[in-house]
Amino acid sequence: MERNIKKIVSHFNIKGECQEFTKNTTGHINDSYYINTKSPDHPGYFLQWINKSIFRDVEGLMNNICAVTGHLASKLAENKDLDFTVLEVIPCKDGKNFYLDPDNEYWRLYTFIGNAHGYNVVENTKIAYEGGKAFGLFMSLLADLPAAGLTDTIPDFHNLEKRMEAFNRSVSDDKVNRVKDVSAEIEFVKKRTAQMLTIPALIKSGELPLRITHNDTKFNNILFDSSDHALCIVDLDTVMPGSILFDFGDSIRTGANTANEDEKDLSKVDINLPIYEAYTRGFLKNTRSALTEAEINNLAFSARFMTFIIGLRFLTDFLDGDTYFRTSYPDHNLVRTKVQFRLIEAMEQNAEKMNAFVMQAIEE
Ligand code: GN1
Ligand code: MG
Repeated sequence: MERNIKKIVSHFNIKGECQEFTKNTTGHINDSYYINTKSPDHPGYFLQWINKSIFRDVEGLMNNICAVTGHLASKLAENKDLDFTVLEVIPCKDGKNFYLDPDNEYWRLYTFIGNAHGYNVVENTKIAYEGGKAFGLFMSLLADLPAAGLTDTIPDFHNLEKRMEAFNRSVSDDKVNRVKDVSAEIEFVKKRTAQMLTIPALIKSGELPLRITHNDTKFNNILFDSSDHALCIVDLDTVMPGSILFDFGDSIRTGANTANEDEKDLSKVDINLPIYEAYTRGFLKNTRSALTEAEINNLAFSARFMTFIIGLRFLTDFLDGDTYFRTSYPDHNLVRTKVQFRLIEAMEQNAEKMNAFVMQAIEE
């Protein structure tokens, strides 16, 4: 699709105008652009096209983001020593918090956070600890934001029962004749389904409480400054009520994997225990006092649970013919699935150690 980025940016209430832009290619869902105004006293902006086939209620989504960023900004203003920052939504000239273009496509703009970087693979335990602290802080600062005001931007996002139903449908439909290529992966799923369904059962019974969670806590959604201090949490599309297990688990899936999410050489995939331990200590620093027994007891397991649910989604999308996640080559979703499932095996082998680290960090 041909897009006139400069024109789109001109609808927002910015300082200066877009002189130059570059595309960022990391996300699997939305499209993102760095906007350079070439103004010496401004770091520029970050423009995003919002994928409305996935986010069905963009207005609700943007209202969520404004509620969350507004709440965080006032908390951070009261607690300057936290040394943390929050995304700033730039409204349109008509006052709306998004721009709807003549093709009915939705756009939003943030202030660009300059001199910051993220990690796909975490390099050392200091970074892991900082990252854990940041996501824990994010959740604890949102604890008093009324959940009733937030919409579910993707209903049943981490509902494994629903994800299993979709997966089973995709297997029986076999739309693009790929079931024959994934018998080992289907077997892998079958073997673990009952154990994984213990989490939705605990959510249903109320033993695992709902809190306001981020729900897409990929480690690269944490921005760090040049001295590797965690600065800001980004990618707020799925901030809504969820279990803390979703947030902890997805960071471990991404941050404590020794390889990338789509590594083709599976021998490189493993759980990095020192990184896991450091992240756990950081995360629990700001959250341990709020956790229930069921949350503590399932925290280590949540890493397997989230890796399972996202592996299952990659596999489902592969069977559907790659309609959800952006892919770069034909079996990209299958490669991603295999990495997730290999990582689960590595975590199964280290389950006791992973649990023991949680218990130690709780006592700290
Ligand atoms: C998607 O687009 P991105 O990278 O922020 C997905 C997450 C998955 C992730 C897997 C809304 O996130 O749930 O964990 O890909 N986001 C949505 O890499 O489905
Ligand atoms: Mg995301």
